[in-house]
Amino acid sequence: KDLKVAVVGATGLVGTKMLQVLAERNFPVAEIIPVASEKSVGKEVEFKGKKYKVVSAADAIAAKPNVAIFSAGGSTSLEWAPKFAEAGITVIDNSSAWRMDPTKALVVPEINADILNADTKIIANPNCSTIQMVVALNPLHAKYKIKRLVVSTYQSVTGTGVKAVTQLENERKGIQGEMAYKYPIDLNVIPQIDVFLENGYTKEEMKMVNETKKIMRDDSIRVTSTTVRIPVMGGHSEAVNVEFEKDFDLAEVKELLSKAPGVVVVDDPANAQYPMPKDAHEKDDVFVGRLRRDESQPNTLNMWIVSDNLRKGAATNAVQIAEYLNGKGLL
Ligand code: 2RA
Repeated sequence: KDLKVAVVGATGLVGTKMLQVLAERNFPVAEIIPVASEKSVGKEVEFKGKKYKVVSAADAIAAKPNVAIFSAGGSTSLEWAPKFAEAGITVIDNSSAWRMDPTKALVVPEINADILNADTKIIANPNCSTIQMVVALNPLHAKYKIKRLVVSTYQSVTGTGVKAVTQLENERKGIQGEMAYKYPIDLNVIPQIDVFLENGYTKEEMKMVNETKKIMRDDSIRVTSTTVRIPVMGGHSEAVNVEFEKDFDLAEVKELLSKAPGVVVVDDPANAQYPMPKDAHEKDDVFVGRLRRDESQPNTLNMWIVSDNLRKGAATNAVQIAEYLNGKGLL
């Protein structure tokens, strides 16, 4: 049956991408109910050639959508996700608000959609840098069991939002405009994403540590991460060093990855073939390359993982969760 879909945060970078992905994947939409902050109420968004007026969150609940996909920040999710859920509306939330709540599902469909059922009313979409990493690691974990992960990220400014994209574009034109970051981002890198915690890590780094264990349902996996903002648009890149419990065969690793859902292997160094944000941009896959044994210690592999953080990192993963729920007749 065609569904009423509320998109909360419909005018933001991810919200706009969600509308694009819902259309691209022909999700069975009867009606879009776009929700944005009070200042945006009355604006219009377009979906499949039809215009829809932005409404308030309260009006959206009254319209009784089957599902509400949120990308409106943590405080809006904390306030409104429970109200939508109480009204019987399934919420898929892209903020970090509910991810580590033990009573809430944190889902990457390729890995743990099986935890979803009719009672799951608030579903958290993991952080973009976590999603692309676990999609690539999942087939290898099943075979060789991950012991420890060391990850360094190279994250697109689109992860911050429109203001950061504008700052980069302005800097490249030599225009001094509004700053999304404390420092210039063009011709620079900033080794801070989100705020610092007591342990010297940032929230972004701890998201990768904690969310990975929850999604893969294995608290024994040890993770350490360094997350860095770079002046790039197309997607996030990650250098991952993974130590397994068991030894592996490199050809078998490539075979497992090539067959894994949502993964594309681009790995031909002799012909300078490897994943890059410019090639991942606007695609839903997770691209993996630079596969090579870490010769400094046994059972350890180096990987390079690239994906469009607005798509599989956010909008596409959320829509895939909605597709899974709909396929099970749960919406
Ligand atoms: C970032 N992953 O890139 C965070 C939130 N999208 O800023």
